Amino acid sequence: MVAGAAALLGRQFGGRQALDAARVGVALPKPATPAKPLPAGTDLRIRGLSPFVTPNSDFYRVDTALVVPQVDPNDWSLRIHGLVDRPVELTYADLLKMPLTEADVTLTCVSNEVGGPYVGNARWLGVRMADVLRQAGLRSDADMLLSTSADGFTCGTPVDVVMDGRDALFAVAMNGEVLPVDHGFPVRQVVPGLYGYVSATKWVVDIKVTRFDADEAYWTPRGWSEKGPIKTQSRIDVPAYGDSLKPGRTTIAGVAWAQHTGVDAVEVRVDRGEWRQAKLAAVPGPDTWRQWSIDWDATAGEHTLEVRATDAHGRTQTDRLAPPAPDGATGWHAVTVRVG
Ligand SMILES: Nc1nc2c(c(=O)[nH]1)N[C@H]1C(S)=C(S)[C@@H](COP(=O)(O)O)O[C@H]1N2
Ligand SMILES: [Mo]
Repeated sequence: MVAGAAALLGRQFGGRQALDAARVGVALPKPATPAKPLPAGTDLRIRGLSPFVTPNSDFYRVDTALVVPQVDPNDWSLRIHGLVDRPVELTYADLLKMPLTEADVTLTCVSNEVGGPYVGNARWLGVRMADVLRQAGLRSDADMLLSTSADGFTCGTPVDVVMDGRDALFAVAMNGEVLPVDHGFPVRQVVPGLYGYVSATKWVVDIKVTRFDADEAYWTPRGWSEKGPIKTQSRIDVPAYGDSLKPGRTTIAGVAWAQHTGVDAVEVRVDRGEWRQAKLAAVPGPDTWRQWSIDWDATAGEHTLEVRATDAHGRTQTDRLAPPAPDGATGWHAVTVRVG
């Protein structure tokens, strides 16, 4: 870790101010494929409910490095090599000249506990990873993209997922802003449907096209599964655990996610009673979380509220509580409140 930090300081260029200036100087091109405007009603605008779009300043962060790498976009390049016909190296200017796609994608961390905060939704702008990989020409025996960050973090992403047509991006912007330094400036990966540790490399500089039976990424020997499809989850945002409420009509609301599959139903029950269907907010597609809400006539006493979601394949979240390791937490989110 000490050696790593020293190496990292060695690559800091001109300090944070120079970096901020370089970031501000970036002119973002218009997307060739803009996101459709959000449908009406994606945001139920309920107090205490996570907004549909997570502001960059509130977006969760997960970093293995103690120091955020400061990467000069003018020095940055992305090398793609390994099981390819033509290794390629792209500069930041090269990347910005390629057609850009805009996509609304919810990012989730595998280490999120049921009900936890490590999930956020943003509008990303970037180059389709598939476009870049096709330039390099993937060999048919390749099944893993081993990406490396400027800070040494590595990540192994299934090739078939990145190439199947979903909005897997080398992202350069987040919510209309040049990618924030903390979220991977100048370039990070975003892959709908996969947990961050197997897909979302920040400050990405190198991709070795390889095989799962030949290479291993950072988290795999640390007890996390090799491939990380996201498990369907739902969360109660309001009321919060331990809240005191007045008796009478109140709103229970939260978010649910099943990226790249979509959320078809959310149900809520009180004190292990009947499950009731929550009202679902609109979504632009299957790659984002979905807000939900339901009314409740709260009676005096202590109550337990539980939520579960069903994905677009008809699979309902299991009640089996499992911790995040090795492949993501499962279970219904429960919140206890006092009324009276
Ligand atoms: N370079 C680098 N990229 C990384 C990580 C990291 O520690 N270092 N963490 C990963 C994990 S575990 C997650 S969940 C996401 C989090 O992205 P965020 O910090 O922008 O929310 O980034 C991924 N990319
Ligand atoms: Mo993560």
